Amino acid sequence: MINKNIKSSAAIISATDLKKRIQHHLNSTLGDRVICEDAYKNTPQNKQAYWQATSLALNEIIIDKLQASKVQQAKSATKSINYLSLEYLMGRLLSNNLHNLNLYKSTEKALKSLGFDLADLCEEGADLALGNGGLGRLAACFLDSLATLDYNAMGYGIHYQHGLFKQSFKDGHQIEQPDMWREFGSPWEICRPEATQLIPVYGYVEQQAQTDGSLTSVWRAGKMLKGVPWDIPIVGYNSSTVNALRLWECRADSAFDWDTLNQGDYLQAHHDQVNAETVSKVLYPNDEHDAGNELRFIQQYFFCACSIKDIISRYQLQFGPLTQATSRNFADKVAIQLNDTHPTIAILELMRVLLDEYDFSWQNAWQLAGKVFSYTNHTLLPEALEKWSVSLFEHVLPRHLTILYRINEAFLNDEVNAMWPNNEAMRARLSIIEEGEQRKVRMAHLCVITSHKVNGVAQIHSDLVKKDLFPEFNQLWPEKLTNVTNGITPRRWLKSCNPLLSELLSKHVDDDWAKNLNSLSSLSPLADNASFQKKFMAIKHQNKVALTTEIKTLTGIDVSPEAIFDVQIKRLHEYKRQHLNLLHILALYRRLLADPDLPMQPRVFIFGAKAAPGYQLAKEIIYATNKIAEKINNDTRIQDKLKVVFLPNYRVSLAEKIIPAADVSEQISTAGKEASGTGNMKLALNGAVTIGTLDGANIEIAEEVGDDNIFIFGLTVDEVKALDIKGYNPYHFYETNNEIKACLDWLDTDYFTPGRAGELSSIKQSFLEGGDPYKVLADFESYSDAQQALGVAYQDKKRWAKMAILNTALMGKFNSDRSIEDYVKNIWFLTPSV
Ligand code: HBZ
Repeated sequence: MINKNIKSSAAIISATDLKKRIQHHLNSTLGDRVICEDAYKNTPQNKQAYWQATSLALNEIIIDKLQASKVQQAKSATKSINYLSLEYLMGRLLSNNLHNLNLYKSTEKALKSLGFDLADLCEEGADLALGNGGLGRLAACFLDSLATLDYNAMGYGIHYQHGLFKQSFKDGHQIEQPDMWREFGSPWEICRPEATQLIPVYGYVEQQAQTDGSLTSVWRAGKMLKGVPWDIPIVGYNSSTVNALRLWECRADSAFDWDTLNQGDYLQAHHDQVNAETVSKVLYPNDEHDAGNELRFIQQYFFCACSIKDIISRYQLQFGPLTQATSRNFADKVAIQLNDTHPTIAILELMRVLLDEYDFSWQNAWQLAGKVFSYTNHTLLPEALEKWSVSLFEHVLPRHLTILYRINEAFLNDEVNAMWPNNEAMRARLSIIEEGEQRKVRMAHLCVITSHKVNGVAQIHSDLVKKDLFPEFNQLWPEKLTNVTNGITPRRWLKSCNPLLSELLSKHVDDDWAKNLNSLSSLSPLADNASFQKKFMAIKHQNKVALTTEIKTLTGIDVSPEAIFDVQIKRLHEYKRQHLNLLHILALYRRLLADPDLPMQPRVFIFGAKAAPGYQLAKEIIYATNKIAEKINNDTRIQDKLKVVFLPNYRVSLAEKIIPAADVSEQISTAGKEASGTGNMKLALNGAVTIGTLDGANIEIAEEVGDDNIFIFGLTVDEVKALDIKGYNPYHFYETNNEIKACLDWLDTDYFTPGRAGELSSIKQSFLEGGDPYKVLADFESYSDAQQALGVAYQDKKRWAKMAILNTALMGKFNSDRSIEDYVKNIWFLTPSV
């Protein structure tokens, strides 16, 4: 019954053939780098070489498919979606590409005959960590789904030399080290020098008189940057499509260097090169926070400008010249999605190119922009909403600023004035420019005003975007604001990361569930079946054993797979409330110290999180967790009933090991703050039961699995709002709840940091003097009760197995293929090219 209709690459590529291809790369491409004597076979160098040769061999097959897809896409003349994102959190590619091509088994066989284990070799690959968190990983899942569904898609981004920093701990503190993902190159990339772009920056705008007496703006740029594209093929699952992720690397324009060279200033020419390279040097490590400096601004502009030029040249190559007369066709063939406001400058760049280089009238250019662009909002947090100073705009992109002013003027005078005549307050509120001591450009306003659709990423989030963030825009254009609930690719997040469970599911589901995830719902009747429960839970146990070994290797901590594995993995942020989890751990520890025989199922609390390097309190929460962990893990009085593990360097490849082993999924953000969450979907799909607030996609997960199979607690969005209106007083909880008081006071002592009292006090302060902005204390009791209920439920083995199975069975809605189909139907209007 397994995957009857796989469009098999394996049918044409045998293990023998693959072995030959791998050997070819070992001998030729890698220049005979391998030491053949058996004693040296498993050296790290050799394993790297075999991983590289396997990846190169596979990429050759993939590139053939990429070429064939291009031909097919040209032949079918389908509309393309161009996904603009400053971040792609791709993770490793080998295992996924093999699964998607149905070549995993034959490659496993080929490598076995060479004396290597494929799963082991997959560990050799570096993560492509070109993103911070959910937003970047969503982009990666969407690329997988677009290729799987045979849509003509191109992802555009930056070819960062260094992705997200590597995290380690030193005496419990987070240390950041540079990520060197391609120090010696990457086997997956193809450089495309023929598609290099030249990008002007800085300079000034000149008014030039035309023969008819009118004035035209001419931009005299001060500097040129060169964008060199690197393509990473994106392989669809069981489909014939391979698309590309095109990442731009920045270099200095050599034409400019010649001038300096001729003047004899050889060193200055090199200096320019180094300066230009800084543009694509490093990913900004801030999530949910606007970095707000010039280099980040130039990164955004650089990648938008390269991408817009590339989109136009690809269009022209296929459909002929872009002119006002053909502009309707352009809109029929090109859609551009803005992943948050980070690529907003693409709007201004398209306008500039159409006006200044393609002689479009204002009306035509504006209409076209409205048709092609749409924008996804990922956050309501005010500190994450991007605003760039007008003076920076003027300095770096003077021509774009004049265009922005004109868009704003037309919007305020026509649309705002028609709806709210002579209403100055409304003009000020909706203007793209925020007035004040320092005038600022509100990037989200430009996105909403231009785009034909704006979406939030889960139903509640989209409702709040309409109600709280952009109510006036929603009044102006009631059809514009919409929802597309996020999703995850079941290929990476089940098939590839959880092979044991995948095999069990394939035995019981009469469909290719990795494509049609809804088909897993046919497992629901088995949720009560004793023999299925046994098999399902045995796999969970095996995955826990594997994670136990990983934990030991990474941290030296011994944990038992019999304990509940309770997992919170996500970026560290106050609104995600890792410190609520920590406060509850302190409470449990206290209860156990008071009564060491307290009946409870042993628990291992597992954390994985990176803190933005400049986010002090987040780093202190990591430090506190590590210190508290140290104390608890070594306290023999509590008989191993409680363990706390903070795994270093949380990233996609580590998530792939944790998620299959999780029993409990912590999704405990303050209601209204987490736009969607996607880790919640991955964990539930792998049979973890959620403890969570009514926030983001948790609400939709609860709707799918039913109230009996999830532990919901805490304030709702409306209750949070009501509390804010009434006035929230965290001292009330401190003073009336003994447990809260004792745990917070504990943080002031040197119990967890011997001889250094006060080191953990900042967390207590954030709850009290700091006003507890994320209502941790208000939700504590309800959280603690839900945890208690969860512990009881776990001890009923049949009940827990049923819950776990139903979580896996009922996650069909959260397939990213469904999200993509929603975008296609309501926003992009694409047809498959096959
Ligand atoms: O996007 C996340 C949301 O917090 C999460 O709820 C949602 O599921 C996910 C996908 O829609 N947002 C981010 O991950 N945001 C960032 O990583 C970010 C990065 C750079 C910034 C701002 C935000 O400048």
